[in-house]
Amino acid sequence: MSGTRRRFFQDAAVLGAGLFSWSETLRAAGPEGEQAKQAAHATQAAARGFQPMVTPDVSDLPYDMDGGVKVFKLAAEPVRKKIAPFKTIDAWGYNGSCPGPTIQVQQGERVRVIFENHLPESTSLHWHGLELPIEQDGVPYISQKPVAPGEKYVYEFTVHQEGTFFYHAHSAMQEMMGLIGFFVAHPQKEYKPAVDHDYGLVLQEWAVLPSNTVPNTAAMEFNWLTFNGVSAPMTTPLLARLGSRVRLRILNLGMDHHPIHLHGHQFVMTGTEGGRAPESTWYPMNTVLVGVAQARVVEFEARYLGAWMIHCHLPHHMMNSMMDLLRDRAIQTADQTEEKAVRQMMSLAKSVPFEHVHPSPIAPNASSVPGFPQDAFMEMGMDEVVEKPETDGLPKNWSAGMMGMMTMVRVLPGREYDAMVMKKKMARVLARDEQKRES
Ligand SMILES: [Cu+2]
Repeated sequence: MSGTRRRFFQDAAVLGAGLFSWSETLRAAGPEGEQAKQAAHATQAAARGFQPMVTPDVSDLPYDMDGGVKVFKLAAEPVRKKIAPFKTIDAWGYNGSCPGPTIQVQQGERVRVIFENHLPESTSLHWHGLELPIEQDGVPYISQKPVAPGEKYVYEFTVHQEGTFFYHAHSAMQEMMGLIGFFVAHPQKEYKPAVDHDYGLVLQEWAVLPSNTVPNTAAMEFNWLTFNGVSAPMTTPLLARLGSRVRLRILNLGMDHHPIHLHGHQFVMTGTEGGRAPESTWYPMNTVLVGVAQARVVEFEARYLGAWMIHCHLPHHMMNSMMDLLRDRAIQTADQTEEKAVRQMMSLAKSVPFEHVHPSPIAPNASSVPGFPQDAFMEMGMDEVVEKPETDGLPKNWSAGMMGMMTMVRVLPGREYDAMVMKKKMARVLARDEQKRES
């Protein structure tokens, strides 16, 4: 851990000890720009009677009011994105974010989106699942002229539905470059039963060839799988208070359908990309198949303490590809017992550019066993590299068990939950302070 990061966490610990009030620290730091808008957004949302969804690792799109119209600004642009501690790709997204920032509105609201195209080619914005006038549908040549590079286009419509929708470019390759984001329409009357936590996950997949940073959008096989733009263990754990009700909204815009599985709890599917489902259709399950272009909304009671995994259960989506780190040393054989292949896999693990550990033991005769290695060199502990307030207190080497399309819900006793939420807020303030000092 770098000195700065270590100091950061020490500071957080000191603050956590209650030497002075964090709310004072928050006030002293003063909300600014985007953050101020987001804070205002949350306050306005609360005043209007809906609890905003939280998209871990992705921020909300701030807005201004013009009379009764909620005005958002969205720009499609290239986004350099760190999707794992050892992998950065050149994706496309919106407002510097991939997936794009989350838009949250309430059923009945009038919405204006001032859209700018900063891409080197034409694009448009499609509002997936929304019932709106044809000229707002965002399909190039059919409902509008494509938005040329450098051009603006203004979308405006009234949202009469409730549910989990999304926006995306209506161009296949652009979708696979990452041009997608949440559009959540909260109901006018809160869903029953009400939830205490509302979380959103965007599922994406990427084919990044060795020595490359640009996703191969024509590929049919994918080696990088992300939740909200990051692969585990970089995904930020979801926090839930013991006994609370949790809503999880999952949306998929890739080439595969993902069976998303929750450990230790049963959930019910309470909605789809078409809105809320009647309670008579709910039945217990713990794996929900989220098909391409679908959204699935599930809810569960966080009944059991622990760090419970949420992950795609396709085996190849439960890992990160490190093959691109091999460069010209790529393994040439399917025989994993071949001495050269084993050596390459070991050197591959060593080539990861930060300190990590392979915590699980290997038998002395491992190399003589057909099939070895399978997961032996893939389980890399890198706890400190991905440390954040939400990972505090996880067992040593927890990160070695987290790869690909994985995150976790940490069900915590009330007091621990409150302490962690406080620590998160302080970490944000300290990070902002540090940024200010450095700039
Ligand atoms: Cu999957």
